[in-house]
Amino acid sequence: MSSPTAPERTLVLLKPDAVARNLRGEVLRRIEGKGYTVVEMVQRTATRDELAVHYAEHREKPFYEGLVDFMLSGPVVALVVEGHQVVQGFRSLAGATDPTKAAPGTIRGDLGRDWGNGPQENIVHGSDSVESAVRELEIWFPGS
Ligand code: D4T
Repeated sequence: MSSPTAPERTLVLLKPDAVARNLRGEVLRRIEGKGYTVVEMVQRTATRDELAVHYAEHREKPFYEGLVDFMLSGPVVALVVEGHQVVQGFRSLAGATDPTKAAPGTIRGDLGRDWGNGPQENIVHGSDSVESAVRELEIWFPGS
């Protein structure tokens, strides 16, 4: 018999494309419909400094500058989402990074597409591990 696990928290960002296209409600519906709990939510425009920390692993990648400019192009909605195995579970809900290739039924597969700028406009971000979630939640919700 498996032992009980503690609930996790993950960072979800509704990226500027999701906000501009009025998809907040649709994405929230999928998160809440899955059974996860939104425990914090704020809409604001990111700063270049916090994106540099958030995307530190990508700083040397060719898509980095375009990604940061896109993330600064309008407000994002930052969410703290809670539930058992929510880090992995939200990644499944979100689907593959490239919305062209993301499976139908996923957030990116159903709501995203290529608008001529590659995969950056992919609706949502979700932390990719429990360790990343702790690090990213401190950037977006310091001290929470
Ligand atoms: P995020 O971090 O936004 O949840 O996306 P993923 O975890 O699915 O993907 P990632 O870290 O590899 O990429 C971060 C971010 O960069 C954009 N991107 C990615 C891009 O514009 N061009 C690329 O070639 C790649 C790989 C999309 C998501």
